[in-house]
Amino acid sequence: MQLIGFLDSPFVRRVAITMQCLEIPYQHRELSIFRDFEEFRAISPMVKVPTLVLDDGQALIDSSLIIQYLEAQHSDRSLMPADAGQYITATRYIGTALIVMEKRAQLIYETGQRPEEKQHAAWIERLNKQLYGAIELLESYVAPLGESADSWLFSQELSQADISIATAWRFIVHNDTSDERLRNYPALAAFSARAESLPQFLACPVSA
Ligand SMILES: N[C@@H](CCC(=O)N[C@@H](CS)C(=O)NCC(=O)O)C(=O)O
Repeated sequence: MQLIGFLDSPFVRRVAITMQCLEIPYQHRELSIFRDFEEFRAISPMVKVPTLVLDDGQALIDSSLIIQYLEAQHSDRSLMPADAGQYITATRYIGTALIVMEKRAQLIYETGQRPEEKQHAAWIERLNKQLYGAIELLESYVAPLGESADSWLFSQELSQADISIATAWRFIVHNDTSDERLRNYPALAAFSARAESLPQFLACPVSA
């Protein structure tokens, strides 16, 4: 299997880290959605990352669907909690992490792809409100862990919620290095530092 996309995409990275955690072998192919657009189009006309190309050539998209496929077909375990209540909580946490990724990516497109004179200030403001609303929620999810160095959100084992929150936060920090607002989230910073020191995260470094 070939996982396409740079690890600076949090969507790609959450899939890669999941594959590391589940010990599923894969080949990683760094194709850019912008610079390699035409080469990418030959593989999948949708040009979305992550794309997972199966050994028979079929291409899957969407990080959550890819993770669902991997757990169902390539692993005997899931990174979702077994307990029904915890499963719902994890789903809620992952949804919030995905919004953080999505809103930050939309801001990158709005300010990086669109010429300045065509940027829409009200839209940018809306995206920022949604982004920081979701970040506040992530902070509240991980804050109860405190300085605990031996537990993740649901157990001693890393869950998909842990992976998704940590990759979302790393994406924010990577793109907003000098943003003072990020100082307001100490629990996320501590949580991220712990996650990023794990071998599965170290094996998936964010591209420069
Ligand atoms: N819901 C998708 C979102 C993936 C996504 O938006 N990836 C971005 C890169 S971070 C992308 O492919 N952008 C190109 C485009 O939307 O045309 C997922 O979870 O995989």
